[in-house]
Amino acid sequence: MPEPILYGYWRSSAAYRVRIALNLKGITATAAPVDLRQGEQRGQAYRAMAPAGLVPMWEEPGFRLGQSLAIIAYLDERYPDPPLLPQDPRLRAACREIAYTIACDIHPLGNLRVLEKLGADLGADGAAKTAWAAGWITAGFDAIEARLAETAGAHAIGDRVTLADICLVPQTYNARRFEVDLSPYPRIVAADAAARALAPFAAAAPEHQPGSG
Ligand SMILES: N[C@@H](CCC(=O)N[C@@H](CS)C(=O)NCC(=O)O)C(=O)O
Repeated sequence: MPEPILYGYWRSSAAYRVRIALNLKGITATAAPVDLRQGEQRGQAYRAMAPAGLVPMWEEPGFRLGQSLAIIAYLDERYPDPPLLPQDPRLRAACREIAYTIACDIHPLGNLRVLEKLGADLGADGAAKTAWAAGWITAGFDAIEARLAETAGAHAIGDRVTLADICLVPQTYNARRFEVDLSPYPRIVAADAAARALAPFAAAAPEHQPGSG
């Protein structure tokens, strides 16, 4: 059986989530870089496989799947050890709340195609785009910081890494890219640092991916 393929991009925070999940579970996949800066995601060849024109995309014999959270949920069901959600139903829900705040409320508004459209349609320059993305990150981080006051231990939810950390680390990476002042978010900063100190997170970091820089 050929190795599965993860189509991604070194700086894609959605692909970064999947890389972390793969590393936590010890699953090996071939990395297939899709150069977002060159618009490869919009080219015919990639769109024939991934009609959404976005990374990440997971491919294994007979099956392709987009959407990072769907890919991670699939991997968690196929390879349940270690589990990526807490056992307790309320903590599971809180974990998903953090993940969805990032994946549904923050990330799409700072995505490349949205920032490009702000420039093309509304004339936004680089500084305006950065301020736009930072504003939405701040709005989401306000909510997550409040949640972490209730749930955080060594990690975002208690003392084990979960889906919340898988989403939080790449989003905090993006927050730094968009020059967000993280001083109002000490719990997010602590959870990010604690997770990044672990080998599965460190190996998934953008700077360690092919084509980075
Ligand atoms: N909700 C999707 C988002 C995927 C997504 O937006 N990926 C970005 C990179 S982080 C992308 O491919 N952007 C290309 C573009 O905007 O043209 C997921 O979680 O997989």
